[in-house]
Amino acid sequence: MNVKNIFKLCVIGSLGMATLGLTLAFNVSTAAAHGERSQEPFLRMRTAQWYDTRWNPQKTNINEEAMLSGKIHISEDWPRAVVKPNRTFINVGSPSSVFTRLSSKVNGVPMMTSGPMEIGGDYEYVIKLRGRLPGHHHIHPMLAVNGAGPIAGPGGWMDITGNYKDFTNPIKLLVGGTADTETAGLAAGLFWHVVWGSLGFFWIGWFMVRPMFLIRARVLAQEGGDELLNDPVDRYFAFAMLGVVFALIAIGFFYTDSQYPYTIPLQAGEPKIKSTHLKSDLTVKVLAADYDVPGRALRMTLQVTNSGEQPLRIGEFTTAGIRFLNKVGVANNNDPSYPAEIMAQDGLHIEDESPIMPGETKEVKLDSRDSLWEIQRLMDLVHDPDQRFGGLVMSWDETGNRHINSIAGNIIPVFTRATAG
Ligand SMILES: [Cu+2]
Repeated sequence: MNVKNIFKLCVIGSLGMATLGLTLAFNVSTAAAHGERSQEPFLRMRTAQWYDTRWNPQKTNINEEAMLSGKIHISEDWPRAVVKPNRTFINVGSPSSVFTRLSSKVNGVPMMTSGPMEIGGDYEYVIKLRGRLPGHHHIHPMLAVNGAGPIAGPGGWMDITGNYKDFTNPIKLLVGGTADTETAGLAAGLFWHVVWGSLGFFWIGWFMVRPMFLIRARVLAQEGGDELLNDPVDRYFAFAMLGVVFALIAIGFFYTDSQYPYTIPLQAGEPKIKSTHLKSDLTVKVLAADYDVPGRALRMTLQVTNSGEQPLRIGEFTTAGIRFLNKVGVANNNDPSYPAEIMAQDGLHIEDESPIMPGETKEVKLDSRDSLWEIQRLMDLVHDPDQRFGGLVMSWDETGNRHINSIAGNIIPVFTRATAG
């Protein structure tokens, strides 16, 4: 390498360092999302349909408990491209382990292992958390589906205050006493890493000096090269190493066994959770739907039948954790703690606002119109090979009872503004 090349490399190197430095200096704001918007719309709209999500409380101290709860409806229109929810796990999507999970219950049943969920079923989950890492965190409920991956629910902000140094996570042991899972076994873990790491490096080091890899490879490439390298000392060394490794494993095993005579294996059973089903006096059929690209609106024509005894008014359309409400929805289902960035308070429009009378069947034109379609990248559904949408339609009767219908249907994109005609 000549001087000119070295100089060139130095220039490139310092430019790189400067860029990195500038990036670090000017780009210290933390990422505000987890890429939930980049999940395909069919995955967000037609798999787990999240509603009534609550982040409670929104401010927690280190070591204090918080709760993430809500409901999911497993869409009847589960997409063909997504593995069926035969093995699912309810989880929390967060930027690293900012909380520890104390328990999760689905329909009242502890769900510490994965289990099946029924298509068309409804589940209520309650996840108990304990504040661990201070900060302002975006927290999602998440349904992990074996073969399909995690399906993120709506994200809300939760703050954890205090100092990480004060964090403890004591658990009661079945043999009496407590252990702090934050530090339990840490020394043993580090010890074994050091032991096996050093043995590994020693093994590589031995062959590095007798002779070096490249020389070895060249000798081996020659005819009879392996005989040339066949040194009996290497063989003795290898057997000695094998003896040391087996001895270490045996000592480790018997020592640990004497220290902890009572252990139970990690549990791997399957919770059989009974689903509930959505209750509604309304039957809703999607007659037609289109997505108006310039107007950022999902326009649905629904055929609704009220089989109940009270007039019903539609007040909310929820999909992918994003809520579109009208006056009825705001009056009946306004949760002020729901993240404003995924709620369109005036995002739902009905052409004929009169209630659906008992026994009546009528056509309803429902528009959910808001820039959220674009911001949340749900309009990407016009590029899907499976152009269908899904969501929950909520309506209320006069006594304030909520009726929920899960709907799904084909959608036709409308790319240009309609001209008169
Ligand atoms: Cu997020």
